[in-house]
Amino acid sequence: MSTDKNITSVLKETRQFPPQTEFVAQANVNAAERERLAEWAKSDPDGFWAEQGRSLHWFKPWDAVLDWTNVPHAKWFVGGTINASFNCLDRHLAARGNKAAIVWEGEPGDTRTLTYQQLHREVCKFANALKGLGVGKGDRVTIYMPMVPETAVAMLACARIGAMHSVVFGGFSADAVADRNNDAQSKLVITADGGWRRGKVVPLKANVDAALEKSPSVQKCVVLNRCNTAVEMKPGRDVWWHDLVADASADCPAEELDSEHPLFILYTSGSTGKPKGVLHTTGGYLLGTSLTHKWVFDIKEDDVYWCTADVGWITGHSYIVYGPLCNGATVVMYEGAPNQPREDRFWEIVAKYKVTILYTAPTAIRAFIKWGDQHPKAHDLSSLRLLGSVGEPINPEAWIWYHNVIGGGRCPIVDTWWQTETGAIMISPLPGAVATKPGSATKPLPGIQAEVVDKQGHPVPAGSGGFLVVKRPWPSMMRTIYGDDERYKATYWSNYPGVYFTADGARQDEDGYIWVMGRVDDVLNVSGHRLSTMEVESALVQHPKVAEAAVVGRPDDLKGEGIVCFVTLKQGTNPSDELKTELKAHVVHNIGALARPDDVRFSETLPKTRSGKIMRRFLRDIAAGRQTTGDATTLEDFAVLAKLREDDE
Ligand code: 6R9
Repeated sequence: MSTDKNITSVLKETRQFPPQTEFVAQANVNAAERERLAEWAKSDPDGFWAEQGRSLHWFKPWDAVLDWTNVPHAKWFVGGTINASFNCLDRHLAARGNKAAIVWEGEPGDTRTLTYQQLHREVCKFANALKGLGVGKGDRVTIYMPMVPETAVAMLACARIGAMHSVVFGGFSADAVADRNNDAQSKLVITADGGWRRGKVVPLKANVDAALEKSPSVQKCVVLNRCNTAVEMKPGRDVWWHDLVADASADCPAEELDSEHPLFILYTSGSTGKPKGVLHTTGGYLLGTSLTHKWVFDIKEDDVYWCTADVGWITGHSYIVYGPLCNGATVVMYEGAPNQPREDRFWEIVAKYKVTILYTAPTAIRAFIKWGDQHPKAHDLSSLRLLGSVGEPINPEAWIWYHNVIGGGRCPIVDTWWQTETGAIMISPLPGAVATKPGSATKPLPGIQAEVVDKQGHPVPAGSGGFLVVKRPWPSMMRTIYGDDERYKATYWSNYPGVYFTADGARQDEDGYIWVMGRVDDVLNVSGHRLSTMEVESALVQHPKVAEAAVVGRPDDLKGEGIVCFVTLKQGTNPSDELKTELKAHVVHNIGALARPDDVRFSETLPKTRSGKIMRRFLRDIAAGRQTTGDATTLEDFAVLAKLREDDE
């Protein structure tokens, strides 16, 4: 891509794509309605959110919409009782019982469809099975699964009985699973023998076995037979999913839970080596995800909606499971890799199921560009009517390709900015209301007070770089870091009192459009996956030959950011290519394949300030080889980010 003569820098990007007339005519929200919602949310936020909240099913209505007296601990829909599983299932049975809820395709090509009726039945049975294993309200359950319908079943079953799930992405290592089990004090792990990825079986159960050696809180392990591979079943601890549900009753009324009852924990990377257990609660999260799903994806009764994320990330939680199912949508779910068996797998799926809405990540789009237009062009993509992007800034070149080659020039693109912590989309065009500019997530959604400010919290002039903050609480915001409320306050609420700090750098243009550039903390975004430099550093220094390590990101045309490790070795150790390979494997073993370093560089010393802090900016410059002809947009953004980070070093 970087050799493309048409490269246009984000900074110079001026193209605008107003919503097309036909789309506007049928849109859930048009420009006038968006304006009305935004004004209403500004003038009467409680009234606005109350009205939105009524779209959910409540067992008992709330007494107050928002309690923000104990800053930064918001309570939403105070006193109301609700159940997420009920809202995603039971509520639809009368009108949508026979509608497809999940249309699933396994990597080897096997398929399954679960109607709302069938999904409800599976969830009820599994919820009863969980109860039988001693899991109850407030207990933590780790879910380490491939992308199969049972993963959604497990999540909704936890939600049904008020247990908190902690889904761990299947690409994480055994050590990572153990860390998360211990932090959450999980009672139960749900896994599968394996899952398919690029024609191979990922040995999930074997990883769990290793993790459980170091996870004393875990008493039981449920194993789904997905791949028919041989696994060890530890008597008294491990049980097969199919045995459990065989005799389970399909009658399991949903628990009436407090609106603020914890729904799940999801671990994500922060500035330190220890991942943060982001805690979301029930009422507000469900409202945030379902409302944004309706607005941003313009969801209609007959849409076939496909979000390609893994359920192990927040995008999968909010936009495969909770948001779409709460809206009674038909969700496509695909287990495997986009290039298995060939590079046209996604387009084959779009054509086969007549997908109307596709939500994917820039890193995937850049891979599709590299693989060539012949793959999408070989399939009928005319069912598509709306495209989405999430996970990292989308470079204008990728945006234009997505628009033309996948969207046939007719589909609006919603570039959605949000975070694990925000629970739901915060900044995004509404496709029937806002003109898009390639590379910009455009404007905050109605009710979301996101702004770009300087160090003192003052709005920055149009065009200058600043920090992205959110000035008012919103329903789907995280409530705390599980087990570490002090870290919650320090990380998100100490830079600007009473204001949520996103740790993203951004700028706002003269039209008020927000251009998010990337993280200003030590968090990397590798192929849309969040990873802290400290996590990789602490994995490296655990290796017996490593004395010290500094890890930085560098712009990468495909992955967004690549991982570069500067390593000093212990006395008497000789640097070698073999050692580089060994260290890369060591990081993969410790964290997972998503953390594999792109480059390991040995160095006699690391550059430090007089106070002994590693000068990361300097290392970032070296790692990026500033003079190279990488993707121009990313390099410019890196330069702005470097400036924003400067004061910290
Ligand atoms: C949903 C998700 C959050 C970080 C966030 C930002 C980056 C996500 C983006 C984007 C620019 C977008 N990010 N979407 N940057 N434009 N549309 O990805 O959550 O994994 O927690 O990552 O991802 O840097 O702070 P999460």
